[in-house]
Amino acid sequence: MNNMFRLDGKVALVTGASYGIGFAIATALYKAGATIVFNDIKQEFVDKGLANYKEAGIPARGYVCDVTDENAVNELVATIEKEVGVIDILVNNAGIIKRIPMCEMSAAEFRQVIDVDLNAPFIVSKAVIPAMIKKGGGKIINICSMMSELGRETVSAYAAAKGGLKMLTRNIASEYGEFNIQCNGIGPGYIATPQTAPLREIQPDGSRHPFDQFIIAKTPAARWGEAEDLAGPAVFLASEASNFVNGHVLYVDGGILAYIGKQPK
Ligand code: NAP
Ligand code: GCO
Repeated sequence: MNNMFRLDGKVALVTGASYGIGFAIATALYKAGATIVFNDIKQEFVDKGLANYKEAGIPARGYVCDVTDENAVNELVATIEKEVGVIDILVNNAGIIKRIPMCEMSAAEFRQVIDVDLNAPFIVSKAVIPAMIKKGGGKIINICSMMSELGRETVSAYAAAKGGLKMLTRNIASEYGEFNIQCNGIGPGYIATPQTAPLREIQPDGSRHPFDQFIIAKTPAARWGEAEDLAGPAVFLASEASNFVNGHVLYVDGGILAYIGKQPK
């Protein structure tokens, strides 16, 4: 049973994984036996990521690549295949958010979020699938969101992207399942990373941010998630233990989607 969760001999590319959720997922995949490759936009961020991996005792390889740039992504994948090996596991993790009321958001800002959070997973998946088919199969894990299912004020672009990413996940599963490629999503709840730091800032009066208090009331687990909470789900979806799971989004949210929320006192 334990062996079905092992990833020995597998090459895993985790995009945008210098820190945050991507770093935690890459760490988990490494501990399960995978060889880790990651990218970031600038060399300085790749270097910071390499330092983080070195401190964790993980011999990861890092490359500079903007995942929205199709030519750069194709070069990245070709370089990885040459220097490391065919990519067996792809985690489309890189992402951004812009919290702007929709009617105040420019079309350019909307497009930028769609470009990173939806177009890029398409571009990177398209780049790795041919070699996966030749090798006899592979795993693609798209990092979705609560906003793949729910909306809220100020995150229209992000919700549209993450909703689309859920359907891209299902479509890749549908189109390439016959080649033994499983494409699934992980839908994290509210996780304590740099991306959500503004939502957890302590207020001038020393109180917790109103949104912080809101999420605690909306989460049965009554806490924010930690990036490490995603480790087990990621290893499961990257391993042969999930070979008949395809097109599924696994929500790792402490129960938010199941819960109406705690009654205010
Ligand atoms: P984060 O702390 O902001 O990290 C995002 C990572 O993506 C950074 O390393 C960033 O690199 C990289 N990135 C952004 N744009 C890129 C591009 N064009 N090319 C390459 N790399 C790029 O975010 P996080 O909280 O770890 O989130 C990671 C993923 O989980 C995202 O897809 C996010 O939408 C999703 N998610 C997060 C939460 C949460 O509560 N935190 C919940 C659900 C889903 P730089 O450092 O260079 O900017
Ligand atoms: C927000 C948050 C969320 C989380 C995550 C929830 O502003 O609502 O950033 O979008 O990042 O996506 O699953």
